[in-house]
Amino acid sequence: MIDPKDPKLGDIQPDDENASEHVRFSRRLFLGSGAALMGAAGMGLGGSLVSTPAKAAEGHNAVALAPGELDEYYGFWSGGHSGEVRILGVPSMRELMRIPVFNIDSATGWGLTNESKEVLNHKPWLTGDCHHPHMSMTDGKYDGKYVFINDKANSRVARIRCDIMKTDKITEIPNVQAIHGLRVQKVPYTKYVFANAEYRIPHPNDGTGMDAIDKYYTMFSAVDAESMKVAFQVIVDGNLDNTDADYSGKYAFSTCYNTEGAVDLAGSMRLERDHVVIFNIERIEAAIKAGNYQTLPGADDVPVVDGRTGSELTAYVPVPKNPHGMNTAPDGRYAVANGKLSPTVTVLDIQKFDDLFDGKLQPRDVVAAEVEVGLGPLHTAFDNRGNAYTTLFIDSQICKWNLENAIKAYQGEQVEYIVQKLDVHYQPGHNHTTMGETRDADGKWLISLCKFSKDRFLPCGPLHAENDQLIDISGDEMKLVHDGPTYAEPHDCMLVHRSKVKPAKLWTRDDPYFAKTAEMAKQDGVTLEKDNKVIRDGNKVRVYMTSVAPAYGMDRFTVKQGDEVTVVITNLDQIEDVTHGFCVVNHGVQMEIGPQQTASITFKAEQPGVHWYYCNWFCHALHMEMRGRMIVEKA
Ligand code: RUQ
Ligand code: CUA
Ligand code: CA
Repeated sequence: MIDPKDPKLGDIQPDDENASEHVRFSRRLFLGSGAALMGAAGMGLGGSLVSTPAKAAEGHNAVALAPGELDEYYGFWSGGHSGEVRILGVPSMRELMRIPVFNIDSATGWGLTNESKEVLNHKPWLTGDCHHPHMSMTDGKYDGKYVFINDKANSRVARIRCDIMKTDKITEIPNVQAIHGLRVQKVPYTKYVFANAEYRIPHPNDGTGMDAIDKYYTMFSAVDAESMKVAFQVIVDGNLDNTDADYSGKYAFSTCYNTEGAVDLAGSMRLERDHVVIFNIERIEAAIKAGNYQTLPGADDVPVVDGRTGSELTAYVPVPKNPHGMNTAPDGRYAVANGKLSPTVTVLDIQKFDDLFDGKLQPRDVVAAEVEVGLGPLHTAFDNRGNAYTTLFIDSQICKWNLENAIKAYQGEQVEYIVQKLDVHYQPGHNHTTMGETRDADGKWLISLCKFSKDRFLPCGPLHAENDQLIDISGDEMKLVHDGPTYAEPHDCMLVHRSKVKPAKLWTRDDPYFAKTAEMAKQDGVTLEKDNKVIRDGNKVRVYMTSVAPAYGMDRFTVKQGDEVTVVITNLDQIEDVTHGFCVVNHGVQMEIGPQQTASITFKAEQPGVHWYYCNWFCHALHMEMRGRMIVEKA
């Protein structure tokens, strides 16, 4: 990173004639000659001409939360390569919960229990890379049912049930590599989860055709939100980066940074314009219904349609340059593609998409505005007052700009569309406003997810936390109010009013999450809610136990050396917050059993002798005493 006091910083190349005043100013401040994309850290330097240090404007939000007070918003954060999703309270920024998804978690036994392994398709060892958490919607509003999350590392999409806040389905997306952008259909309800695959690959990818780079392709996938099956895939030109959907239910659209179809860095920066590809959902559904699709080897239940240039199922709108974020405004009319290598955002007029698909308009006719906001625009969020907030990665700023004024300025009117620029620390990627990706956008808070924290926290070695900054946007000026360290690059978050989420206090005994285990008990003639029994089935042993604080239903059980042991525990406590655990010492066995939950775990008893098991969640004054002996007899 560069030092702002570095004298070389004054050595700036002549500015682009067409750059607006604030953009030129930003460049002078922040770009050293030859500064690379990653090079120019804001470092809290000045800001831009339009940025004045925010003094608390009238009508700003209260920031501090007294002990015992609850947050107004749930924030769902992706956990990057940690593979998990986290829940933060906003505005306190307190971490409230971690939801393991694509990772192994020893606290809850995720990836260890039989129930979680089932969700993980019995591949708990796979890594994960979560970027984009998005909640299901009905009529363009959060419905509190599910949160969906992508896994770029292993091309998967997962679903979290928002009643129990556990992952309940993971779908491996066939035929593609690296699921990145993910959004939900907003209207009439989330029937589909849209998932972009980023990388172009040969088809079939079987060791043939690897040099025919121009024949590589990637696909856009729609996953059925209820069944979590892939409903269809669409072959596209270029690759796919981020995606969003409209408020009519008809369209989804994705940015592409590699119209060039290159496999190297220089190649993917060659063109001045890449594109946004618009998917006509109605037409795609009709094509599949009419049987106009193919299937690819290895996934013969997934209809694949060809949406490459010339297809009537898609439209390609050229936009500058290596665009990244794709964000629909809550007014439902506009969507913004963020220019990344161009200092511009491109505003698309969704109302013109019908005419574009009917051949009455040319692709660039749907561009309502293309205006400069600053260097390295990556993502845009919205308030409920017609303003957009774009992260400027290179400038290390948030640019607040007015959508209507940007359109007027693009049409040649002399209006200032930039409202304010605020320094953030440092290099923001995503940002997100409270309720901003729904019709309920409320314009209260903005989170800037900064990729670098540099000097903002106590140093903890070479690896730094990222910095998720809380910004009050309720007044006329943005006001930075909190620095929040986060781990392993969260990428993105989503802010949901607490009235939309209704988490369960206890499990219910008929929860499908452990239905398979309940079925096994039934086969064994065991009543989970009362029996404490050991069932032997060859060298397989099933140990059924209850738990009520501070004791298990059995303080010992006996198996033989070499047995495969499955311990099934049903937590009979009916008191909120009384979770038990089960850990067998020296066996890599531990799990969570919430109140009224059944959980199970399977392992081999290889060492004869006495092996203690104990509860791993503090549940009672006698929690230490909640323990027992597994007695393993010599074979
Ligand atoms: S991306 S920094 Cu993975 Cu959402 Cu934009
Ligand atoms: Cu049960 Cu601690
Ligand atoms: Ca490009």
